Amino acid sequence: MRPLQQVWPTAFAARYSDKGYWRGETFTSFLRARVAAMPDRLAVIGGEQRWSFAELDARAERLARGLLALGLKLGDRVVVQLPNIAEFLSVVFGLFRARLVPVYALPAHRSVEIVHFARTAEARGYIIADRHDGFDYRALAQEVCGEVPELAHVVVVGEAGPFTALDALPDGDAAALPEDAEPSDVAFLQISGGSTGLSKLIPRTHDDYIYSFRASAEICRLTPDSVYLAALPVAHNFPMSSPGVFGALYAGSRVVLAPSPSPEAAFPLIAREGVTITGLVPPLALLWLQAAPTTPHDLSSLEVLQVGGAKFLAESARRVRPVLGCTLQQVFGMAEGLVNYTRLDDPEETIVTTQGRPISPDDEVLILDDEGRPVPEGEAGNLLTRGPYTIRAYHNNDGANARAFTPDGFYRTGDVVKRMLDGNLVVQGRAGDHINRAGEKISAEEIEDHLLGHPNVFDAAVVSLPDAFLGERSCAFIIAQGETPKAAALKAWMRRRGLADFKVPDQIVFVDGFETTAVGKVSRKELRASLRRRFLAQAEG
Ligand code: OOB
Repeated sequence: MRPLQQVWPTAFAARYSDKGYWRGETFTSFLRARVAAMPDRLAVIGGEQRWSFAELDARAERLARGLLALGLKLGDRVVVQLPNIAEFLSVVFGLFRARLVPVYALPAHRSVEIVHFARTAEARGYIIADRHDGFDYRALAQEVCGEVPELAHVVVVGEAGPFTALDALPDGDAAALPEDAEPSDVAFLQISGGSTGLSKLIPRTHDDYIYSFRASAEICRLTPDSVYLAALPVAHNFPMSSPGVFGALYAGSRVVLAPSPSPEAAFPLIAREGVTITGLVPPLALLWLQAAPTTPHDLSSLEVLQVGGAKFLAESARRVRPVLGCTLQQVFGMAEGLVNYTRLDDPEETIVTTQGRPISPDDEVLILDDEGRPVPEGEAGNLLTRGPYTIRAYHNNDGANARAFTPDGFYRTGDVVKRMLDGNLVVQGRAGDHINRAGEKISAEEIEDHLLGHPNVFDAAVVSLPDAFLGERSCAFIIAQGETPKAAALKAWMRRRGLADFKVPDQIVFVDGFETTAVGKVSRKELRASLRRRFLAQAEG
């Protein structure tokens, strides 16, 4: 098995510790500290479950023992694909306790993605819910296990079918539990937004990740009286750690898990549980703004609405305070590390028009032109970053590491930003070819590869088009061969291949050919850009 690591050069690591960013805590040690301080305080609410800190901890410990008794071994990686249910938290804290390593998958992922994560991480376990949102994850697990036989243990929250039920794990021995991890150990693998090709795996350490959510909780002023609603899928970095469920538990706040981020599901929870803060992607924020004026539910407990994952336009941002009566916080972050926030006491104009500034005084931010020179202050350029919670390498991917990191350890984010005089960043767009569909990142290349697998597709180019609701939608330009397939049939074929639904192109346009330049050759990047230009010009004309 490839070892898991995330290493900062010694001088950097020493500085991050000396400055008190890295404090030697682990997931297990911080949860134990909360249990010691406030055992009976309500910590997690999800569905019918209401757990105190002590109960969350007891459940985590029982799961840790059970998972080891099942046959998982220290250091094994376990793909976790759970919806927003209380068990998400008992499972991940249980994995940390057993020194097993979660690999976070989203509920929307299907066999193509899960097989890729399981193989790249060399996973031996897979934890799912029985069903969610009309989808049976046990059928998915059967398919995935057929392709990845190393995935020896499938554990199911609910009805297990042919697998092991979480509630029926063997009664393991407490003495079998290992010593706690080192704070510099990799705690889990997070999934990249995937700018080119398939998603990459992001190893995050206890030290670096805990710093990011502890500092985020401070920026968001969480206290034991705060109530955080996880509305977005909790395995995503934003609701997980910005400040997310972990930041909330760290601060002794209460976490409420919403089964869906829709106003219908979330508004009654806000009213019932007195939610004070939550985070959304822009299209959902628009839905909430639309639904709030006529809702019968009392939303007055909401103090902060965070919006991030994709650009929130100023005209929409401006409506948050008047309509919802709370403070907007823009969040511009990435699973690789760097997270920027507007601060709660920033002037309204800053909150509305910028995507905020970094968490840490030691987040180094460079804004460079395409030749790698710093752009003049206030002008747009490529964002590179390095800091106490930004990774230096992906797991098991030398090619991506060579492309994504500079020799001196800066991560090339692929985002084009400008920095205002007060230090706040404004996101202008992306340098790379990915589609940010309502916060879900789609690699054009990955989708083109799939399309080329269809017998009637000769060539394909996938681009983003502006979309009033999603921000961006995906459009595939296709040159057919033989019989031109129907767009709907092609989409159904992609779903059957086991691709997450959000990756299936929103629009398919058949074309006779792709233009080539005088040299006869055109880069994929230029091709996508010219197809997008021509299409938009036609649509306007
Ligand atoms: C978050 O993380 P990822 O890894 O799914 O995606 C990161 C990318 C960024 O590089 C940027 O292109 C885009 O998503 N993005 C934004 C944005 N927030 C993220 N683009 C414009 N405006 C924003 N506010 O999406 C993520 C991770 C932690 C916290 C928040 C978001």
